[in-house]
Amino acid sequence: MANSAPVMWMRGGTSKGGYFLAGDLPADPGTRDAFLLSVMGSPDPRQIDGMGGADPLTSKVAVVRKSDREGIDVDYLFLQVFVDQAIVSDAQNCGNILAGIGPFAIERGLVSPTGDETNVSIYMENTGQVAVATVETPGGVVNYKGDARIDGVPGAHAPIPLEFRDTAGSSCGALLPTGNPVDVIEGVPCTLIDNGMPCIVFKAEDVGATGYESREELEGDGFAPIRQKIEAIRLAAGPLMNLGDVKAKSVPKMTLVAPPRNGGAVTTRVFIPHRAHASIGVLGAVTAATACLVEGSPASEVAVIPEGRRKTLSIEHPSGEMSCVLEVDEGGNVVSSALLRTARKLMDGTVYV
Ligand code: NQM
Repeated sequence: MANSAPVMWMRGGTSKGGYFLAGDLPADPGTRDAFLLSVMGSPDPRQIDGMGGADPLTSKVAVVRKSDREGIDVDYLFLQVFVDQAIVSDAQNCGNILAGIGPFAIERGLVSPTGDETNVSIYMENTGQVAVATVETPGGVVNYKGDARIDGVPGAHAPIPLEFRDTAGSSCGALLPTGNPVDVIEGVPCTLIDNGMPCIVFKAEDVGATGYESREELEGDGFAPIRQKIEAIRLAAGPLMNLGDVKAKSVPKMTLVAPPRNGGAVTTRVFIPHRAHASIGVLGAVTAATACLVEGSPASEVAVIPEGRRKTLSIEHPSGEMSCVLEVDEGGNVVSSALLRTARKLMDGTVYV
């Protein structure tokens, strides 16, 4: 195994991780995963001997290559490096780390800037779907500075709009893998849904929560019985979602919903799946927003939905909100989604194992 690799460390949205060119990592997946575990310092709850931030949101990797696919600039494989287990998983995508892919691809010369803004089309290998990111490139150089603010990240940065099409059934084969808007699992009415991220969406009150808890409360001892209940639902639902045994997988994401409190569409609290999310994932938010539009779903009972074919749903979360712009067809099906992220280049150098 090589003992070093070139890497760029970036914040993408509300996540942070290492961005590698595919050719800079071992080609064999087992050797690559052992390399990445060592890079992050896993398994160790503190990740003291590595780059990881002792949180699933800061223990993430992007593997990027120039694409051979028609109309696509780059292929992006997302890898979740577990913090306290020796697991590297490609079973989920990540829309936050995605925010750094456009800038990284331009910085590494995989995509040539095309003026003040450069569109980068990205094939997301985990789910076989495409996203388009718009990156500011004045004078042919990626600009990270700007006025865009996203909740969960201090300060302001250059905006990176992301657009998704046809994300339904990304990992589960269908938007509603059981064909039902509601399945009762462990006595709790749930929507098993995947519009870019496999999620189980249920009312917070149905598991004894309010849906307005802080991340600390969700992870505290007092919440342990509810976490156990939520994990029982997850393990039972995994096979129903065509995900098989999900014991060692980071999906599905467990999404508690409650009525909005700050003028948004819905309030969420998400387990990813064992730690509580500090905010909400990008594709997780798109999927939660979509669940609100499914007639008869638990989410639809608590959500406030704007009129029109193009809707902005503000998804409230523990550190603010994320606005998802959804476009629906005549039948009310979501056909595209868009949202705003920012990213920041933190360092560019060599990582050692
Ligand atoms: O849902 C965390 C994140 C994510 C995933 C997670 C994400 C998404 O916030 O697209 O971005 O759910 O593990 O980075």
